[in-house]
Amino acid sequence: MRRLILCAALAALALPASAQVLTNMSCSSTEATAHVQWPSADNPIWEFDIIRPGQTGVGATPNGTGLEIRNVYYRGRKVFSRANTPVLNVEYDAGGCGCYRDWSDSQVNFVAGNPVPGQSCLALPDAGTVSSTCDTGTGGTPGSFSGVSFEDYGTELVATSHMSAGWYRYLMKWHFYDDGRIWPEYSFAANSATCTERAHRHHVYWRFDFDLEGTPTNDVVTERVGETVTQTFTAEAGRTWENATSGVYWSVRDSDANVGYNIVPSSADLLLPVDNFSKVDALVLRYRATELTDAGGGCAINTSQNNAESLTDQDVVFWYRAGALHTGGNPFECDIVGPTLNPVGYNTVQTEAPPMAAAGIEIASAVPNPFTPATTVRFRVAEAQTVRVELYDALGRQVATLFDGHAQADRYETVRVDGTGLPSGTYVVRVTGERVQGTTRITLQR
Ligand SMILES: [Cu+2]
Repeated sequence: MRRLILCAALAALALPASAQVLTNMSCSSTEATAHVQWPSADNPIWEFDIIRPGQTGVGATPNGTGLEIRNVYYRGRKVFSRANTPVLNVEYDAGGCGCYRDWSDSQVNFVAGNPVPGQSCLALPDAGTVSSTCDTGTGGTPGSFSGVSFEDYGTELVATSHMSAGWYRYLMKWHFYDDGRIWPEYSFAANSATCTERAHRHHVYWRFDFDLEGTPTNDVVTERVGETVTQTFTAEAGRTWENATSGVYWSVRDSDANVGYNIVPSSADLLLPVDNFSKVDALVLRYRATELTDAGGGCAINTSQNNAESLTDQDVVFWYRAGALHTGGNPFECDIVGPTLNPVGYNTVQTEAPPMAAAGIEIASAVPNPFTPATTVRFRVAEAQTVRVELYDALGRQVATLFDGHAQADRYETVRVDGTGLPSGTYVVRVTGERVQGTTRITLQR
């Protein structure tokens, strides 16, 4: 009942109507659930096919590949032929519940209004109204929609799906920004069970099959720190970001057109270093049509496809891992992970990441805002430093500490604001670093 009241309140905000265009819709096709053009069909900034999780557990990918996108174009220029999450697993502490290879083709309900008539797996809810297990913070599975929802924030299109595998609840989103950035977001949650109340680690592995510009065999992958190329991959390799302050990221570029993407870990991705189970943070592989997922055979990712094949004049595939530690104390904790993919060389709005303000800090507006009951604030600092993020009410009283730790240079930090138990009203999120500070306002609306 409470959930229904919240939805009604949000609907009353009269957010702008969704502008994205869906065609070729089919809730049974394994090739495309819909063709998406955003914000319009006339001059789309983003254009792609999307496949709902429930249709991805076929053929070479029997465990499914989550919310999959194919034939992705940014302003008419190809980025991916396919991007998805073929490997998903969980490992418990010794004496716990062992390990599991999870599946990614079992959709579970979430809250998303405005279903597309005649297409029960597609919805176009108002921006900010989607809600899932991750927003309840108490386990349970709210809502009655299952499939793919699209929220149009004006400068950002967000595609969302929610999945289950046994006790686990997995929230998967693709954020497409009008400046060419992509944020593949993933969250790990659960329902209550004996095992999930024991310490465990979740891992998701994205497979980015880049297909930049006209010739797919021109893609070059490099490892970088700042502006310095520290390695150019001429053969297949497994890599890690080394340590939380290393500054390592990767870049995939077309050598002729010199366009591409930097794949930059978020700070949340850096919290759980690689171990014997998770194996790699990144894998650079030669494209092979028979390798749409890993070699399988156990809970852990099987990296045997990394056998040092030459990448020279080959189509390359970039795998990226993010993980989260769940402690027994909070099995419902919904960590938000995922790298930022920054466009390079497209000469439209930007070349690298968006320009940093002279103050040395960028605080993105909260999404959603106003919010009920939770929202997300992202920030980025120009220089690495210790940062605290605190929440203040309208009277200037500190309500919560949202973040206290090391912020890396030029990497987005994701801070979740949970308004559960707080009164409606305006709050201030204050970011205070050793050398920078800034604020943003958010409004909790019940
Ligand atoms: Cu968990």
